[in-house]
Amino acid sequence: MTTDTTTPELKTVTKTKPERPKLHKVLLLNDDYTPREFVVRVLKSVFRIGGETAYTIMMTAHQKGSCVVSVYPAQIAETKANAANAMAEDAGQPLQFTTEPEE
Ligand code: TYC
Repeated sequence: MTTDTTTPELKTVTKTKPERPKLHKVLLLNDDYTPREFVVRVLKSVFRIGGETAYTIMMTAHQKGSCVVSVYPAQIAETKANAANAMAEDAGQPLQFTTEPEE
């Protein structure tokens, strides 16, 4: 019987995990003109937020200058912000939503 003295072959297995989708925040910006009720209506219809939460988000933006509405995969955040901005523009309101990458 012979003893195998060769080193067993070492294989490097590189597993690439799928990247997590990048998340973006949608921000609501305050302005001096858009009626509060209109802001709440946009939040409820575009972001599917309940009335009380929508009111709280609106008041936070009103008092602090801006408020994070929600966080979504980048593409969805973009689509939601565009839909909300379009609703404001159609109504002749200066209301604005922006997106930014989450830290
Ligand atoms: N500041 C507006 C007003 O006093 C209301 C408002 C709130 C507008 C939040 C935009 O993101 C906003 N009529």
